[in-house]
Amino acid sequence: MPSSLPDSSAEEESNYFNNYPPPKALKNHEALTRAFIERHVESNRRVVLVTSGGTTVPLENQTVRFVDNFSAGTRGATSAEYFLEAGYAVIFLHRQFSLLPYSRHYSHSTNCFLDFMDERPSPSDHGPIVVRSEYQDEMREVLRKYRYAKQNNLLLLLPFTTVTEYLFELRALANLMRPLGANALFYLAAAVSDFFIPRDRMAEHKIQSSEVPVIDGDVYTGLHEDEPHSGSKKLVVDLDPVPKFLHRLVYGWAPEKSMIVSFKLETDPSILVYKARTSLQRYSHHLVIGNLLSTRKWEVVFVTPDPPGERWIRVPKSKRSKSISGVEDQVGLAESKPLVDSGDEVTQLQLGDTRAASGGVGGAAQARKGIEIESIIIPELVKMHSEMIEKANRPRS
Ligand code: PAZ
Repeated sequence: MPSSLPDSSAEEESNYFNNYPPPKALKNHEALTRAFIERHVESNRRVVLVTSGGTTVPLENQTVRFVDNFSAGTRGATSAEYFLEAGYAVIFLHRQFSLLPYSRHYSHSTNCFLDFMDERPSPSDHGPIVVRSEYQDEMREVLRKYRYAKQNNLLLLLPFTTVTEYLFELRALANLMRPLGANALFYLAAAVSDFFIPRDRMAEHKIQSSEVPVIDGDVYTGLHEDEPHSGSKKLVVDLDPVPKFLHRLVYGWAPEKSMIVSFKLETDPSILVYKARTSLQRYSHHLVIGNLLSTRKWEVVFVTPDPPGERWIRVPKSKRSKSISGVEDQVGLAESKPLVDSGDEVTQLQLGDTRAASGGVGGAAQARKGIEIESIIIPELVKMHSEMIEKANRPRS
C-alpha cells in the first residue's frame, strides 16, 4: 500500500466538497456518531459502518426529478442483522425509506405489516389488534433482537438521499471512526451512482417540457435539442462521472488498520471477476465482494489480494430463497473456472455456522424461506476481521 495520496486526489476531494453545502442533517449525524463511537471504544467493541441502498442524482436543485437505481437495501439491512448477531455495533448509513434491519421483515409490499395482524373479536367492536398466531414466534424473535440492539445502543440509523449527501456522510463518519483503529470495519454495500450532474450545470427549477414565457430572460429549460413539432421538448441529460473516493477512504479518511470491504455489481457474468479484481488493485483495500444482479441472493465472490484470490460463496440449491428478479440458470456463470453444478454440492464455502444453517435471524421461519446468503458472508468477514485485528495487535518483533 502506498503510504500517502497523490496531491491530485486531495484536490479532487476539495473541488467536489467545496462545491456543495453540507447536508442539513450532517451536524446532528456527527454528534450522534461521536457519542456512539465513544461508547463502543470504551467497551472495546468492534464497529461496522454498513452502507445500504441506492443514491439519487437530482436533475434540478429544487428537485422534482432524479436518476435512481434498483437497490432496495436488502443486502445492507440483512447484513446489519448478522453483524449485530456477531457482536458488532452497527452504523447503518442508508438511503432514506429503504429497508432497515429487523423492520425489513415486515415492510414494503412483499411483506406488508398489515398482513401479519388481526383484530381479536369483541362484543364492543373494538377488539385489540394482535399478531396472527402463525407469526407469533417469528415476530417475537425479531422483536427481541430489535429491542436488544436498541436498548444497548448497538444500532445507529443514519439516512441519506442523494449521492452528494452519501459522500459527505461517508467522509465524516470515517473520520469520526478513527479512535476505533483496527476495530473498525467498512462494509460498503450501497449502490452509489457513478454519474451525476455537477452543481454548476444543474437547473435551479423544475425542467420544463414545453415552452414557458420567458420572464426577465431567465427561465431554464434544460439541455435540449431542437424542439420537435409536438411542442414538447426533448431532454438530453449530460452526466459527469462521480469522483471515485474509495482511495480517499482507504488512504485518508478511514482509521489506520481498519478493514475495508467494497462491493462490485455487474450484469455481465464475463466481466464480474475482472472488474472486482481491478477495483481491488486500484484502491488496495482488503476485499471486494462481487455479485451479479441476477444471482446476488444466492452467490457472491470474494476477491482478495492474497491467494486464492477468488472464492465463491453459494447458498446450496435446495436452500435458495425464491426471488422474482433472480435467474437461477445464471448461478456459476461468472466463475473463472467452470462450475460443475451437482445440486447441493455447489456450496464451495461450507455452512459451518449453525445459525446460518438454521436461517439466522428469523430462525425456523427464515429456514423455510431459504437461507440468506448474508448468513454465510458475515461470519466469513468476521473471521477475516479477527485475523486483521490480531495482526494489528501483535507486538513487533
Ligand atoms: O440492495 P440490494 O440488496 O437489492 O442490492 C445489493 C447490491 C447489489 C446493491 C450490493 O450487493 C452491491 O453490489 N453494491 C455495490 C454496487 C456497486 O456499486 O457496484
